[in-house]
Amino acid sequence: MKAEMKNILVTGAVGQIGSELTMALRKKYGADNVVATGRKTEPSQELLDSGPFYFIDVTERASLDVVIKKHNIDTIYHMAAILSAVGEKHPHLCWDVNMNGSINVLDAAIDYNMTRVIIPSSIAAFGPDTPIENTPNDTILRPTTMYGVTKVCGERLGDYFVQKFGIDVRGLRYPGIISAETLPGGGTTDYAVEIYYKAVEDGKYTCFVSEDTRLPMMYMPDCIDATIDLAEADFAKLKHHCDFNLASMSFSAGELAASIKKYIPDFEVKYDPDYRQEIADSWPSSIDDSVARQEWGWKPEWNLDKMTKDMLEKLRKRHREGRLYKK
Ligand code: AKB
Repeated sequence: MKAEMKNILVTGAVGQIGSELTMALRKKYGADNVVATGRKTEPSQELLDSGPFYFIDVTERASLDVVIKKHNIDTIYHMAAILSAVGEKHPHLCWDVNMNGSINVLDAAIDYNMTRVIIPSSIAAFGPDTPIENTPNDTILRPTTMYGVTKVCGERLGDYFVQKFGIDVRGLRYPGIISAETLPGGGTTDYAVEIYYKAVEDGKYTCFVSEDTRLPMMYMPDCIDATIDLAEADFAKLKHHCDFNLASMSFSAGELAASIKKYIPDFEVKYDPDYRQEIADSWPSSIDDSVARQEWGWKPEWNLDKMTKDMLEKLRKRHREGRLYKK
């Protein structure tokens, strides 16, 4: 196993987390050393102009291999995934992309003697039988969504590759991620991003979960820091590998709306729960991330009001410039 991360591949680089992660990695490791890949969605001009980009399909091993060989890849951040809401509409697609994509990446890590693989998990790995408050790291994993099933399998698969083949695989359970840059797609926590855009655009929003739905959330700068910090942590200090709880803040949809109202007093919110309510209800309200804090020094920086201020500043500026929704 090599020790250095020199040539990095990001799958799902056009997605919500992947797009900002790619830019952060390019800043840190050099633009040409971070190869961005996506499946179908057109990448932003920023992503295209700042370094290499390829369209690949992670479910087809050959398309992955072309880019790995060409750029002598030694590290993969495997961000490509079908999220919870789309996963419930298309469970076979969710299984195919999330599981076959992950095993292709892990097999490639063996074949090309890679340094490291990062495969994120999610709070979706938990289910209704899991303790709902301050959910421990090592607890009951019985998800009721296909996305959650693939996330538990992904965690176990990653740990299996660590134990069986000595591959360095790491992963963390993301809460809902909020950012002002790339919109999320197909998740249950997407309301926590949409609400900011609609507050700025229309001054009103109809939320697809109930007012008292409380979920763990995180602002993107913390998410990027956590992902890179875990990737750079000393392997010898890790007792866990692919299943780190990660927390920053937890709030209900009503508390989120109240935070926005501090800046937009006449903001109106209605609640009209749809099929995503059941998914949200199966997930924890808050997370105990003490294992991540102990094993690799995780410490979040952002809270709800600080995030709201930053989100609204960014989105209002873009709205004034006529480009609230980035291309
Ligand atoms: C989703 O809502 O599906 C994701 C997640 C919590 O993993 N944002």
